Amino acid sequence: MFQKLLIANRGEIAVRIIRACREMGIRTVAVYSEADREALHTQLADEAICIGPAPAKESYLDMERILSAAVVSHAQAIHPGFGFLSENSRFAQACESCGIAFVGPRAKMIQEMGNKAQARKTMMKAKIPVIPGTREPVLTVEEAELRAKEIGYPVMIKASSGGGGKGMRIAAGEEELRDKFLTAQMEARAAFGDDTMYLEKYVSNPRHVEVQILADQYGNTVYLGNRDCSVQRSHQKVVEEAPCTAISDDTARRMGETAVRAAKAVHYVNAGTVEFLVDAEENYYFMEMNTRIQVEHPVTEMITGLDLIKEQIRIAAGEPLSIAQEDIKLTGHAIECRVNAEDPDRKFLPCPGTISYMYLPGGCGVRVDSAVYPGYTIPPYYDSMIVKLIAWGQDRQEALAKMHSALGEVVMDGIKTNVDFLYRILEHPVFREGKADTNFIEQYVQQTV
Ligand code: MV4
Repeated sequence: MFQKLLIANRGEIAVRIIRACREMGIRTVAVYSEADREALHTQLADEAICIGPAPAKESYLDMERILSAAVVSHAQAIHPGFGFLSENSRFAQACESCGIAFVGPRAKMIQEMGNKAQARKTMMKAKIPVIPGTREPVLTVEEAELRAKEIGYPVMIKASSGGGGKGMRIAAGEEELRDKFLTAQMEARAAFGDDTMYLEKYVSNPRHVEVQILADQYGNTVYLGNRDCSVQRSHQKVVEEAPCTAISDDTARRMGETAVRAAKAVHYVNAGTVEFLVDAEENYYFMEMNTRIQVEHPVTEMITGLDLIKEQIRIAAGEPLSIAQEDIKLTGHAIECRVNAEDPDRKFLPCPGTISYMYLPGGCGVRVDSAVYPGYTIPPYYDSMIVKLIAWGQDRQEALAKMHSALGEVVMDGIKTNVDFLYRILEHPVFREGKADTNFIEQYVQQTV
């Protein structure tokens, strides 16, 4: 096992990784920017190295500075967390070249799954169900028109290098295709420097259900149930839960087995997430594979009793999985709410500032993953998520009750947060009945300012 690990991240996930390492007896090295001198991860790690100015490009995204920090501190492994360099194949490759273990899959895997059109083609070859659409990339508007006619309208136009909804458009009919295709393609070129597109049949009011998998270097692959992440706004997840209660046990089992088949088809190693789009008839289709640990991993930890960060580190150190599929028992229900420093009344604009006073909930079945404390100043340079509240109950109703109670205890003075917005989601009858799909927030909760 590693003696020392560097965390190439900040915020609550950096703290989460430091805690897992401490329990495993692994010494930790934090890296921090000039804006993060007072950050919790900087203070909690065994060592901390300043890697540059506040802008992420000059610190948390600077591969050379991070690798230098790993070399001078003799770290044997780097955990990238999520965001930043976590899905950068060049960074994973650079770690491999320096003889430092990257806690994640191989660089080639990150690259393959990062290209959505290629991932789709790979999964089609492996007979994984994908959304009906093109097999080959679409490069011109003429070709798009031809393919869209074959697929049948409405169609979804997507960018190969996309994700998070960028370079994505719906074309309701033939008359819209040209404009939508060209603007989506332009957006993709500007955002990713890659304007390769693909088309899919549009699935209306789907759910976003994802399957957590773990795979070791010896071909053992398991799935850890699923998460329903349908409650999103502007392609940002807001509330996540495990398991999805809108699908039957049979569908959940088949989806889990499909995810394992998908991971095995590409010889996937480490923790990963297979994202599915699920329609009203419980048909599920492969959408993307995420090659990182995800923000919402705690809900899976709550229903499985496993520590996903520890599993990731063990896998990266070459250890076999500690569990087989038959050992995995899903118990109860978990919900996560993302508390952001933002103003829901001003289009959810980030609201950094100083927390003059704060109180966070606790109690039976309530977990808080955060990196903030009273007197802490949230810097304006990074993501606005400051706290993750996670509640576990014997069933969904109990988890909901615990989350509702926990939200009521939150005090966050000095800054604006989305806590009241989270309340509105939790109290909405459509959400309470478990009927929220990906259009839920826009349709029922979002304020129009
Ligand atoms: C879709 C879709 C409907 N039909 N594809 C959004 C982000 C990207 N990962 C894929 N997305 C979607 N792809 C087809 N063929 C609807 C969405 C979508 C969505 C998906 C998951 C969660 C929230 C969403 C919100 C809007 C649209």
